[in-house]
Amino acid sequence: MCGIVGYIGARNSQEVLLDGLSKLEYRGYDSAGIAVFTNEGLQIRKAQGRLANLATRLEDEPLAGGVGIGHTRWATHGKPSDENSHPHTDATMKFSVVHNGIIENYMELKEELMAQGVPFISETDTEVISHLIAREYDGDIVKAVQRAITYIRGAFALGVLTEYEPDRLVAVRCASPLVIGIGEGENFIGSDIPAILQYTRRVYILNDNEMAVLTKEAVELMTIEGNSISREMIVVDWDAMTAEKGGYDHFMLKEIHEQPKAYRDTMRGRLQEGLSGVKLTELKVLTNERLREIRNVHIVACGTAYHAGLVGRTLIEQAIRIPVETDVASEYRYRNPIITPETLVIVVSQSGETADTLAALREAKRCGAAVLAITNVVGSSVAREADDTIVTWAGPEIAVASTKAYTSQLIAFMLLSLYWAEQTGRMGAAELRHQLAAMEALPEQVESILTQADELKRVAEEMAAHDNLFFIGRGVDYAVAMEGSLKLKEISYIHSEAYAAGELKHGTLALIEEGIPVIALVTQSSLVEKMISNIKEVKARGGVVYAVTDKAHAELVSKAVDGTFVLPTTLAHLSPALSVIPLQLISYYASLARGNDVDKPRNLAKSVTVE
Ligand code: HGA
Repeated sequence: MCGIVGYIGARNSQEVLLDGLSKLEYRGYDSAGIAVFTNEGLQIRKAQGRLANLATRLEDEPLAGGVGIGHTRWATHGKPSDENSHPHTDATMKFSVVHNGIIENYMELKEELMAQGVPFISETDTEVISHLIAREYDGDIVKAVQRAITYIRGAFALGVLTEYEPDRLVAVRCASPLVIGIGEGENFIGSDIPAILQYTRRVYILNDNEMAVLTKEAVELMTIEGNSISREMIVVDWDAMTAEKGGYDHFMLKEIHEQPKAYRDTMRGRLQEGLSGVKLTELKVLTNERLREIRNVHIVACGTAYHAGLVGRTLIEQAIRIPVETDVASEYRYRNPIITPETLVIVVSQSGETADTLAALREAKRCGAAVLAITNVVGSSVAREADDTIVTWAGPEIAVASTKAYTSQLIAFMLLSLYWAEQTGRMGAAELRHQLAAMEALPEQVESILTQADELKRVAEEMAAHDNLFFIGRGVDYAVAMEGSLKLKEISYIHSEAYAAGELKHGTLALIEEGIPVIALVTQSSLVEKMISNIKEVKARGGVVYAVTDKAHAELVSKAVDGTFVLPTTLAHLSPALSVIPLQLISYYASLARGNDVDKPRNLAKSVTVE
């Protein structure tokens, strides 16, 4: 996600920037850096790791000056390192840029600039922006920025300074958030309101494709084409804690609501124009040739990531028609799995540091398998040790109960399976376009589900009164049922079990008695009749069934159950990306109803780095 901050005024900007970055550190802490106009010109300090490292560096080598920009990084392009830290500069060091987002066409721009003799020092996508601005500069920084951004595609919020015009700070927003803070004789920019809240409560929220030019005394707002705009100033009345959570009561709720963005970001730059295919340029070892050699796949992960792997199994088996097994990482090594050089082992870990997953990865490599990582953290241990990595661009996840990281893992599996099918000639252009169009529609469909949170709150409050609860489903619905059950257990502490609906009668049905709540997932056309039979079995024993189904099946299903939540319709194998959302919200509200600490459930930790 990265956080950016900027200041122009009479204070010592170093302090304002450090303070702002401390509020933004939740957005990433791979590295941090600031650029400040000093008596010796534009000076930069950077430090890898947490903000405290930068603060220590600045104690030894402070920067004095009233104009500056700062950045806290969550790497997307290029590992966490000093060179890849922001602010980035051009070759003359006269221009400085902080960036939040992804430049999709940076490779071609980099090649073009290098052919023009421009030297690059980092692996980031961001660096092209500073070189482009320098190239376009002819005495007016605003015009140079406007011209430079016509060359770039992707998502970006920028803060830009140039030594040639030390009394101006330029800010741009194109699909990454940015706010402008208005002070007395001073002005601010920030990725979000908490970054500047200590100094001002008066803000302008920039919309996409808008920019701002800040001086000490004034802020000018305009479109990126340079047309002047007027905007109502907002006076923020949040307290600082609420502001950090973006106005939500908990990080988990904020992260649930960030899922449409996480889906879009994870797909960003990976769908070919006209939906003609999938681009996974990050796959270097897994060439088409290597993919053709693969005879079987092992997906290995823990907890929620394991549940994403269960969906991944279906996606790959359907698209490629080779056997896929999904294993819990802590079991994998000890069952002496049959791993050959023709096996692809896919390890999935939000943090990329999960000890059991890392151990499984090493075992797979020892046996000569190709190893692909799916992780949310660039430069993490699994990303470094795997042959190739697909990074999910969900942004840092703070709540212990994973939501947006899980669903972004689903998106990564969808992209991988379609890419693989396309590269090995298993899927024709028309089918591919059909599937990609359905994927592209998912973020908006999630948005429509999120508007119905009140209904789920009501259901959750009823369920919170019970001590036992069951989830049932078939096919990918069963995999989602397992995730729904885990989420509920993690944060509400209600005992729940997920069952393959056809398996209930082989034992668990004995636990169904009058009033026991059962959540049934029913989204698969080919299984809907079987599911209704299983629901009837539960109802006959007194169970109270709440169904999560989709528009196509709602009429039929609603007749068999006590309550129904209706999802928008998507392709059968994409449905987990929608059906899990109401389950996340039910868990959240059940936890709230029970008075639990939603973001920090008892006995658990965010990243499990022990076996
Ligand atoms: N792509 C840039 C900025 C990262 C970012 O915004 N993350 O959310 C980088 O990798 O440095």
